[in-house]
Formats: sequence, structure tokens, C-alpha cells
Amino acid sequence: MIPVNAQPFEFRFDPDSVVLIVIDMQRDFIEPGGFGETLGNDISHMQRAIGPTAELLKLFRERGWPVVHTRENHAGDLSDCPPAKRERGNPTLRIGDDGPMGRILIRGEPGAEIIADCAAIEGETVIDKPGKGAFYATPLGDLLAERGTKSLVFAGVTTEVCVQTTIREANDRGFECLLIEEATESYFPEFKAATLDMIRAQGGIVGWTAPLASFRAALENET
Ligand code: C5J
Repeated sequence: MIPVNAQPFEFRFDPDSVVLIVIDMQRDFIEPGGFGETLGNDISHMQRAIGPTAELLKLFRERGWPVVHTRENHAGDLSDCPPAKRERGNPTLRIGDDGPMGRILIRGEPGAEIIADCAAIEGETVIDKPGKGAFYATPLGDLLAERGTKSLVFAGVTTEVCVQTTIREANDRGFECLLIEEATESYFPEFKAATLDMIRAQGGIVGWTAPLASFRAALENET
């Protein structure tokens, strides 16, 4: 078992049953003209998560540990997009509308792709998901069960929406979840801070959080 200095207490994982889940590091959430910006958000906050997420990917890849990427997106005919999701709020462009990176949040469009710095490499799994949680209407649960996965390390955006929803889904399914603090971001810094607090409150009611440096040090101590 590898011990990581985490909150609210040490997170221990078996390297044979750990998976890195990188949530929705897509152009539509991070770059100008995408879904995040059409909703009126300040996308500049997203930049902070890119370097730490890329480093986490490198740490897993160097060890040959599995990586799963997710992408929030919809079919071109919007058959998997509930009208309530499309009609919510007052965006300048809605899901499926034409934007500067193609149709907003539509599978296969440039904006729905993962940013270059965090793109999947050969052998890594990419899960397309129509919801905020990565277990809803996807093969993720079966895939993790087939691999005998016990522990999940999380990165990605946005902290309080798709990252937190997926961690809660994973926790309910019995996985031990560690969120790397610098490798996630929100459009609202106060929501990120609150989410980290919520996850690790009450003795880790949803999971653990740790700085990237603690995770890196834990791996270096093993080698
Ligand atoms: C949002 C996400 N924020 N990936 N999606 O709508 O967090």
C-alpha cells in the first residue's frame, strides 16, 4: 500500500488497483467561445488546473497505471440531452448551437475535445458522458469493476459540478476517492474551496484531498 499525506487523514492505495480519472478537461470548458464561457463564466480560472493535471498524467503514465478521461458531450441530434439541460440559464449559445469551436458540447466537434496538454494517449480510455456524473449512462462502472479497481485519484473540471458529482457517485459505489487539489478548478474559487471542504469533512464522508506535492512525494518514496 502507498500512503499519501492527505486530508482528513492518510490516504492509502494499492498500485495494482488504482485508476486516475481526469474529468472533462475539454476546450468547451477551458477555452474562449466554449460552453463554460457562453454561460457567462470567467474561464481564466481553468488555466491553473492544466499544469498540475498534466503532471499527474505523467506520474501515472511513467508507472503504467491506468488512466480514464471523461468528456461531457451530446449526440448531434441531442437525443441524449434533456431539454431541461439545454434550456437552463441564459447563455449566449446553447448546447448544439454553432460556436467558434463547432457546435457547443457536441460529440466530435473541436470544442468537445480534450485540450492538447491533457489529451489521451494510446491505451487510455475516454468515456463520453451526457451528464455531470461519469457513472450515469456510461460504461465506467463496468470498466472499473472488470479491472478490480478499488481506489480512484481525481483531477479535472469543474470542481463542484462534474468532479464532485462523479466523486459522490464513486463513493456510493464503494471506491476510495482522492482529489488532487491543484489539479481541479472551478469558475468560482469559493466553490472550489467549499467542495474540497465538503469532500473531506466528517472524517472523509465523501473522500480525501491532497496537494499534488504530497502525491508526488508518496510515489517517490516507493521507488
Ligand atoms: C459543467 C463540468 N460545469 N464538466 N460541467 O457544466 O463540470
